[in-house]
Amino acid sequence: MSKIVLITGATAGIGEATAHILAKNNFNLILTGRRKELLEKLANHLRETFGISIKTLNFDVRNFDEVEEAIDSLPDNWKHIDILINNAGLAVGLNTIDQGVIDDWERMIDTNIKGLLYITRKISPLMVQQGSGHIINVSSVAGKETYPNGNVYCATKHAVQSLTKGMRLDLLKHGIKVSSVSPGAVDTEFSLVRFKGDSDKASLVYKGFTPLNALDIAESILFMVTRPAHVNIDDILIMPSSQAFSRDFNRKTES
Ligand code: NDP
Ligand code: 8X3
Repeated sequence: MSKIVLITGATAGIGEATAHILAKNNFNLILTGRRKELLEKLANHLRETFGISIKTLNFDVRNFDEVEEAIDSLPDNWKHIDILINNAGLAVGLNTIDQGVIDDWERMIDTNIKGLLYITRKISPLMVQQGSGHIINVSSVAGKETYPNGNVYCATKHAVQSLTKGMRLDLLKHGIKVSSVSPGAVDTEFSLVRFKGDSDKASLVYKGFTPLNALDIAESILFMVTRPAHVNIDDILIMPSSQAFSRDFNRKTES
């Protein structure tokens, strides 16, 4: 029987590309996100193209009541979730700590840390009960190193790294795998969200070099979920060839 994968943040970027590649490889999917229309459009497209089964769940990961209601609403056969991809996340703002915007900080902490925890709290007991499962947390190079003005976003991704380790330790005895994937710059809606819709600022992030694309990360996730039962990929740090670390780029300037 095909495995069931739940992906948070499937309406765009890495989550959407992961949904696509997993559908192509015959996984059944539970796709989640806040933008209902995008979710339905993606689900219809993947059903028609690949003939797999898909459920959509429309909720905000920051709201535990919504998370609980959504997961509880799944029919019993869909509660056998084999793989959870904790992908929903965002950066908002790029200010020094003394100029930080409290609402930006709260959005990042509530989404990247608390949202990931809420989903995991609902789904990990199901995996414990079934005695198997695989959780993949989408972290970042920002979870390995802190860069100027990245303060709170980097802190949330450091928390994701720490939680990945904590989950691995706690779930080890239940036969549940836990991994993280940690990308450098990926050209998605990420920078548009970080700069609150300012597309000029967002495109400057990727100027003069070739960033990763969402499919690059989705392919790494496919690799992780298709390893044999005895193999756990703890972490994949994946960078554009032109990015050595969080702020070290080889950018070509236009002449
Ligand atoms: P996108 O902005 O393209 O996608 C983010 C996804 O997260 C969307 O589907 C969005 O869906 C969802 N999301 C955001 N907030 C919420 C929320 N409160 N509730 C539910 N879903 C939410 O960005 P990426 O694909 O780039 O980001 C995916 C992950 O990758 C994030 O965790 C990010 O931190 C990480 N990452 C990104 C990198 C990059 O350079 N792009 C590099 C390293 C890590 P919707 O708005 O419909 O709710
Ligand atoms: C996203 C990549 O370098 O903007 O996690 O933090 S970065």
